Amino acid sequence: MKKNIVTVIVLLLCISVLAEDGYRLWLRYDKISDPAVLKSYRNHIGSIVLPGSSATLSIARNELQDNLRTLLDRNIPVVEKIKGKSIVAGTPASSLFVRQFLEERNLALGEEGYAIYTTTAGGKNIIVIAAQNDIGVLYGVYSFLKLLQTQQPVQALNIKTVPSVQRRMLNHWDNLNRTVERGYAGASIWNWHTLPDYIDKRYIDYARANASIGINGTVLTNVNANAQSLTKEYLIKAKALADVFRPYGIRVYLTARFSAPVEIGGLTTADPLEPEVQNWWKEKCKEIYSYIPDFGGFLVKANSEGQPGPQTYGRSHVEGANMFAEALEPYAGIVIWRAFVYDVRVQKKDEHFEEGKKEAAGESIAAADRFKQAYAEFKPFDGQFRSNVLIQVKNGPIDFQPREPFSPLFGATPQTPLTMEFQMTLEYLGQATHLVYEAPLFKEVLDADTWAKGEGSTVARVIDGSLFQHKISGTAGVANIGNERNWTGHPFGQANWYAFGRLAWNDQLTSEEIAEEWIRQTFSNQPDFVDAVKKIMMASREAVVNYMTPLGLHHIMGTGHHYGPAPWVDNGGRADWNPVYYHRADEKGIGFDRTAAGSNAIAQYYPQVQARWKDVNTCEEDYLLWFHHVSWLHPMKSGRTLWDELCFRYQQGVDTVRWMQDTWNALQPYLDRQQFEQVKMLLDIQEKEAMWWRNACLLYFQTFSKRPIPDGVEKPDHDLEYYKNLRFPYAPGIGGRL
Ligand code: GCW
Repeated sequence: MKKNIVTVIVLLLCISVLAEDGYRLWLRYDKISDPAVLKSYRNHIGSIVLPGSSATLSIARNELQDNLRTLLDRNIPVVEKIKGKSIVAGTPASSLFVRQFLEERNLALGEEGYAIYTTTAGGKNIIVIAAQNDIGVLYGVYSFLKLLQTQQPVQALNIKTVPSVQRRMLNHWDNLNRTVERGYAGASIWNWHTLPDYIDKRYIDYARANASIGINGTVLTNVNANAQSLTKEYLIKAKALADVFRPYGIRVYLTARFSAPVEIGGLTTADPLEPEVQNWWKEKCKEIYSYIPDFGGFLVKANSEGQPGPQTYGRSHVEGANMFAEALEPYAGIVIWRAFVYDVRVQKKDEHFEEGKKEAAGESIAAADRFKQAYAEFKPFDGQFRSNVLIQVKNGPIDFQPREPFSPLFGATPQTPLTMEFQMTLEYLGQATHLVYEAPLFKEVLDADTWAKGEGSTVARVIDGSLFQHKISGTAGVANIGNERNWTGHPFGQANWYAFGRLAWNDQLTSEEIAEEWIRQTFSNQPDFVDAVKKIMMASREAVVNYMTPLGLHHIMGTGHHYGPAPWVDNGGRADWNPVYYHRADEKGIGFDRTAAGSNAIAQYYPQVQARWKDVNTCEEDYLLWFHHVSWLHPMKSGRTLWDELCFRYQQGVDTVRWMQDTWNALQPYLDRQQFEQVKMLLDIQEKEAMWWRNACLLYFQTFSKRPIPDGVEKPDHDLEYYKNLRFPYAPGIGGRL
């Protein structure tokens, strides 16, 4: 009887380990499947020497030992004395050997970098993981484990790496009631109700996952902020999370609601020039730092989409941001002020501005084109922000579309450090049901040349601070994480979290390299499998561009929830909430003229960038309708007319998804059933929705082009009215906006 129970328990344990439900992310550490590789690792790794009692070093030691045990299927002892085949890990302070190793080589590892080398000690071969600080050791340990997971040779290692960007942050758009704005992976992972006393294991696993890719900051709360998160009750909850994250090198940040002094402080104003307001924030910072001594700072969305801000009180972004900066400065905290602002010009609140500041704020010209607003409002303030202010800029000028030109603000503010804001939660790219690997999108932006200081002035160099020699740098990704078992809803959503972190650490990596690392760790090292999945991932971003917004179309998604196509919508509360505002289709053609003859937004770029896009005949076709209103009969590079090309691109998007389906279906033998089925079902949804996009958009645009859908493009199976009448009142991700 007893024996039977034991057998059942063992079986259950096996099943729970075997079923790949995605919870383990890329940190699986299963036994190395290739016997030759396993043997070689066992020959090179005999013991662990990782002295030190700090929380971070203890985690590093446990991670190394626990995961080597499963990877190598044998116990690797932690010992004190270095022997042949030891892995020696530490800092100059924790290990004499590491100190000598670093002194001899003079490696510049900075605060967080690390080195992994094979070397000898007293004639014995050893592997050393060295860093200046404990966190670098932990990063090095994860990196070393990754080498094994991805079955790389470890006989001759000489890796040295330092992060590209200092503040590598996730931005959670999570509300205190656990809804997540634009969240498609369940409820918020922060259970505010049971904090601070209950520490969900997920918080620790979250910290591990982030540390394994070098993410070192997290903004816990939504930029559409709730002042409650700054009350004592909630600060104590945030402190509990900060305590969990600290040993993993992750700092906590919070969003600050501009009107908090009124809402929770009992003041009658939040005017940033009022001494009592300034004092309130100073006291608030003092309180926060008493709970969280390494608090990162505030992220602020001000005067955008109904959020209060300095302009509410007739003050400028500079006056608002600098007030926070002053309050945070004594504690070395920073203010991250978002440039995603587009209210004030449109609502013509500029009467609040003093004379002389009007122009600085962008004047009403920006009302003609939302594209221009962030630049128009922020460029004139360059040089006026305090030194602990970062301006956070979305990658494109509008809003996380499948493809946008890079924001013209990058390169435009030599005296102001800018943070990148990418969005991993795929609000406009199929949310959590479409497989879209975003690294190619991230890279396209990072590699774009702004020409701010001549050729080679890439966006990456603006962000990492090297172009203008800034002292602080940062990058942020809007998190796609929720409490779903697999964290991100779509299993491939994990790849976007992973890619964001990897690129924040090293912006020189290619999308392919990152995909390959992720696939090998998440699924399998089988070369055919790795190759096929990599092809799917690499094709996926262009696919979504084609079946949603080809040739530079943008923002034609359903209003509010942004789910599905709705290019016909023209009744949104404001002009720039309407798809018709963005595509401007009429009898003559389609697209937004942003040249000198139109809104002239293109003038916000340096001349060499303008040259890429300003002429309708030479403009890169990927960006054509971003910058030009183009005749339906315009000849395209393919020799087709614009109308025919549009039809073909939509079809191509659908075809690519079908190819992704076929490729995935052939991979069944490599996958466990659950993993295989999950992605298969999601790809089926993606195909259905790609057809929906194609059909709805072509039928609608056809009412203007008045031309037939060409041969080779499938004909829609419903009429336009059918698509127009579809309603999705409970589409996910808008909870926080209700
Ligand atoms: O993309 C839009 C989203 C809003 C979001 C806003 C922003 C947090 O639709 O939900 O609000 O951007 O970035 O502030």
